[in-house]
Amino acid sequence: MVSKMAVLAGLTALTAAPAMALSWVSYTDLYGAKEYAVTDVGYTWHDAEAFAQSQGGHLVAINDQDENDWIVSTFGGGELFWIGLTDQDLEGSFLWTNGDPFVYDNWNGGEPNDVTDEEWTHINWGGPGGWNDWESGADYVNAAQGNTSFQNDSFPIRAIIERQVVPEPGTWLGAVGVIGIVGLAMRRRLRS
Ligand SMILES: [Ca+2]
Ligand SMILES: [Ca+2]
Ligand SMILES: [Ca+2]
Repeated sequence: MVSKMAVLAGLTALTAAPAMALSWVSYTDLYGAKEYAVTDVGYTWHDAEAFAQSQGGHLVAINDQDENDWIVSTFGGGELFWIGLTDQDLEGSFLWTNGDPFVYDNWNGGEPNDVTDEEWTHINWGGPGGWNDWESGADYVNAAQGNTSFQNDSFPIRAIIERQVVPEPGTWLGAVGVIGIVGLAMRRRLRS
């Protein structure tokens, strides 16, 4: 018979999160409890968003001045980071990749200027917390806006990821274990 410890060990192996290099920081934004991390390596904007989704989130959506200030104080104001804002589908119509409404902006002076078909946004341009629309990298051809080639060099920079807080796998595992122990105890009581 398979022991309960063996079953629990198997469950742990199945549900344990993969080793993660990112360190997540908690913050409650306009829409609830979130956690944030900065990538450890640079990406083009699309690769950064794909990586963010692989971590259960999206590139950060900055919803008010408090969140913008918190990001600068937490991750620093001297390095350019991708954020999840783009007008790649319709020039001048900016959308967050996570679907949040676009109700706040902190463009640096003169931005967004779309100077070289810029459709992707980073923070800390021209000073801590300022936003700029920028190129994403040579791996992307924006057919939605009629481009047939991308004329700019690649600019891989680090990115900030935001995701909903979800229960740790260990919490669920603990709950499964408690239910199992309670079930065993009840069966013993019924037998006695
Ligand atoms: Ca947010
Ligand atoms: Ca643009
Ligand atoms: Ca710009």
